[in-house]
Amino acid sequence: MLIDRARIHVRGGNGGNGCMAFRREKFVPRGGPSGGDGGRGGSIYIESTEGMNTLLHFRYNPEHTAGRGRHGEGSKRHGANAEDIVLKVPVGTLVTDELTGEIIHDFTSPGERMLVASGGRGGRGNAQFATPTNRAPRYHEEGKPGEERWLVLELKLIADVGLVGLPNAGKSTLISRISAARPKIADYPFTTLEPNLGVVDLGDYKTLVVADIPGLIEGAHTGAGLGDRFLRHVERTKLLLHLVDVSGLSKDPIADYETVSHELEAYSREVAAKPKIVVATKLDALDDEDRLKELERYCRARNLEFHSISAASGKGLKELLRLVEKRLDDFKREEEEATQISNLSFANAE
Ligand SMILES: Nc1nc2c(ncn2[C@@H]2O[C@H](COP(=O)(O)OP(=O)(O)OP(=O)(O)O)[C@@H](O)[C@H]2O)c(=O)[nH]1
Ligand SMILES: [Mg+2]
Repeated sequence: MLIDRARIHVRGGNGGNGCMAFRREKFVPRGGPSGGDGGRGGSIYIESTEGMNTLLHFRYNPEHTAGRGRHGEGSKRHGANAEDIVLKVPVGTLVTDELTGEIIHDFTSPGERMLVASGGRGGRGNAQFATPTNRAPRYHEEGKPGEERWLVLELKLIADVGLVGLPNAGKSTLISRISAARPKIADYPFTTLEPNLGVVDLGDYKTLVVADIPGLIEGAHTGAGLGDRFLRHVERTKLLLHLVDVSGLSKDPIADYETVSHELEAYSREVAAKPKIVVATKLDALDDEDRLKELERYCRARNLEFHSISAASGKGLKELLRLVEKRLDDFKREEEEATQISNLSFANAE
């Protein structure tokens, strides 16, 4: 299983200094000490959220420092506290202190919040030190420094999208074009022997995780080829991309599609019934337009979503990602609506 890892530096803000001042007003001889306290430095918290699934954004942005508290002022004015910073991480993130190896927190559900670097306390102003025996203290405190440390964030990636298809369908080539994953690619079957996961950056802090698994051939469920055990890596995905080579290298794309479909069915009903997009590949090497048209017609007749790409030329890749993003958004919305409805019926039942 692939692990997404990020290293970040967090630093709480320093506290503001306490102030030393004395009240000076007309007609008030020897006004007392009036220096206010410094404000607290900002703290840094980590909070888990369901809205993301990778740590990619921390790689662009590893340094997090909260602001310092304002210094205290005369007339016993307290310096303003600095704002806290809340860093969001996906559910499933494990946070450890890099230096000590201590586990700070394992975020297992959304909305958990942990303090990871506290801001420094503000120093006390001289007004705080006045006592009956020392009514004009001439000292004040400095603000305390904020805590700082290096943290290691780790997340087991769970794929959102699985790539399935015959060997040589172009699965590894596709993942290498849309993510930083660099699996081996070759023109012989079973190039991929182990699943690869790739993180796709959709912009706007949105990411998706794609799993590229070894090709399936007829009889995979009885162990032919590399077998079908790799399908467990797509069991938890929300969407499958079923890649079908439509170039001259394949004799019959529809038969190819059906072969893999049967294997999915034989492996598990649930996997076979997952939402999917049929993706015709290697458009650049298409020598017979009809091959593509027939597959498209076949899909339309069965209400299967269809898209075509060339990983070699890049044609259709952006559109494919947009389509995938839209599907995943739809599923998420449906899920949210379903929980709202079940919450509602729960409320009615009470
Ligand atoms: N012309 C062309 N060739 C492609 C394209 N995509 C993949 N190929 C070629 O097809 C062959 C197989 O590609 P892979 O990405 O290794 O296929 P795979 O589905 O991962 O295959 P397995 O790992 O064996 O299951 C390689 O020679 C690729 O260069 C494409 O868009 N156009
Ligand atoms: Mg491959």
